[in-house]
Amino acid sequence: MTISLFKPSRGSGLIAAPLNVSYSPVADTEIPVQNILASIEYQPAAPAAAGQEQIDVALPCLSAVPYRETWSSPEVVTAGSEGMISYRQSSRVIFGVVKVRESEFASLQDCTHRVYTEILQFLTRKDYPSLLRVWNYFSDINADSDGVERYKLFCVGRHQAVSVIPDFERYLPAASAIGTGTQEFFLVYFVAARSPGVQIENPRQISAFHYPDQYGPKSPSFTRAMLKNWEQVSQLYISGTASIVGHQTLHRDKVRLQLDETVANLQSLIGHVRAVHQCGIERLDQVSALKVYIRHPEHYALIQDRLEEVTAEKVPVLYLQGDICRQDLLLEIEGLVNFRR
Ligand code: 3EB
Repeated sequence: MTISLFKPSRGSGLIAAPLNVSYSPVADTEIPVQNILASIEYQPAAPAAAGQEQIDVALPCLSAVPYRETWSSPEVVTAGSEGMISYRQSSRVIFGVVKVRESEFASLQDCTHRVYTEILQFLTRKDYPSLLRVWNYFSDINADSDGVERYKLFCVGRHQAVSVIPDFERYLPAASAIGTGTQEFFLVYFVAARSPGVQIENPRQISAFHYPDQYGPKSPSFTRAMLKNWEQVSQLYISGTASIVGHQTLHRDKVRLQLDETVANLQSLIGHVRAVHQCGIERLDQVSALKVYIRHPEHYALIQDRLEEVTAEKVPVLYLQGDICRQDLLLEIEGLVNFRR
């Protein structure tokens, strides 16, 4: 069973977005290769199909059957690579991936700085200057390196790269940053467009780029969500969302309460989009896809049960085991919402 979202219109009344995601068991992929922007595998990963590059993310998939995440385009895509970056593009979007060995750089900070600088230059050169959504995966996110937590070093390197742009906070994309178990790789993948999306912040939360410095010398460079208005459809790319109100973590060591606070944050975000932009969805059962990162796999059943209630079992959800960037956070949820304009 492939859960396809927003199928191309063939008299069905549904309209295709320029890119869309689906989750399917690794055994079957029904999408023709010329329409695939990215094929993302979690552990245990199946080998890549012939002629198909895939992105392997070193996070265990918690469901009994592992799922693959496929980003596809209704248009035929072209593929290429430049420097560190491999990409696939259509006329409207580009999907890029960088996977480097951290050991080839002086530090995690240096690695992050160089990767982000290269991505920003690449997007300008390719004329897809508007970064919409970024995913960041690297090992030991909560471990210290020379007395500084690695997530904070990542934030410093990212800030160094993005802050060369005048007024850079206005261009920050939606993001997730998750710790993996593998020592080797620093992996970033991203979606960019020809023209900007609309940044969305969450009224329950201080903007991450304005966090006080107790969370690190440079604040995290991302926006809570990015709203992209395509011709006939819109998409809301929701960043990793956790049990943070204001700038503080709530409900330390209480997974059920962290989940409910996270759901309240997601609800607040979609409510805010409706109030300010007069568009979007009302309820979380109208979300198109969710991805949940869980620190301790023993929390999977509880989280899944509750989320099935919240989404009335109508939403495809991918559950992954990963480390959240604050040690006191037990889970994080990201999402995509498609809706008609
Ligand atoms: C937070 O709200 C939780 O550094 O790119 C979520 C999503 C989080 C993205 C990032 C961090 C990032 O601060 C952590």
